[in-house]
Amino acid sequence: MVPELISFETCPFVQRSLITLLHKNVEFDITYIDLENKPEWFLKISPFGKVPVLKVGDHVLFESAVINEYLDEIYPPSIHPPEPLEKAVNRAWIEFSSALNMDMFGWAMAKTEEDFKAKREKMTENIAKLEAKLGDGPYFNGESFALVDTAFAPFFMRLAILEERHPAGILTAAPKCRKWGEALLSLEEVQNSVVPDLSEKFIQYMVNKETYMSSLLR
Ligand SMILES: N[C@@H](CCC(=O)N[C@@H](CS)C(=O)NCC(=O)O)C(=O)O
Repeated sequence: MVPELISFETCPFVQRSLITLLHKNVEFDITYIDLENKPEWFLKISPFGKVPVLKVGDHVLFESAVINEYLDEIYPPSIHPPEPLEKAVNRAWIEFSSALNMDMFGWAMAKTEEDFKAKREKMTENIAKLEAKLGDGPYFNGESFALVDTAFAPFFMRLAILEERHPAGILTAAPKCRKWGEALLSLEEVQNSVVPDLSEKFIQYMVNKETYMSSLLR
């Protein structure tokens, strides 16, 4: 059965599932919706009204971490640690990656200089926690690319887009994160997991919302 991924073009959570699907070379369909104008059929099937949603026959899966574990189980070989404790640690950091995504979104969307600085501070503190957890790489668990890497790649991609237009040196004090991010962004499955004009769309979204950062872009 070919799974169908319901997506929004710039969503970092959908991107996690796309990376997993591409990494595993899975055949899938993709349907894009406009989140500012959610179709009725989508609201009927998506309990939180959020993407990603994965349709598998008559079943509807939601929450990117759950979708990714399902994909990992049915399309071997697994890229999640088999050992329960290591797996639990990976799940915990996948949850952390969601918080980091929201920190970055909050920073990019802040309307005032004060809020912008506060959000940047919070994100930097969380990056320092991640830095303290990382080993020698190149990936989160070491040599092997894992689901936890798919969860963080969208964060590093959007941070790179922002840094290009507003060099803030966010990863200057986090060299392990910087190296890890570079390793992730060099992967084909990561590069192919987004629309080609993600950068323009992401920046345009900030400009349209008249965020503080959009006034700083070069
Ligand atoms: N915890 C969810 C978060 C998904 C999420 O926040 N998706 C956003 C788009 S990036 C969404 O659908 N937002 C629509 C809304 O909140 O109305 C997951 O990991 O799947």
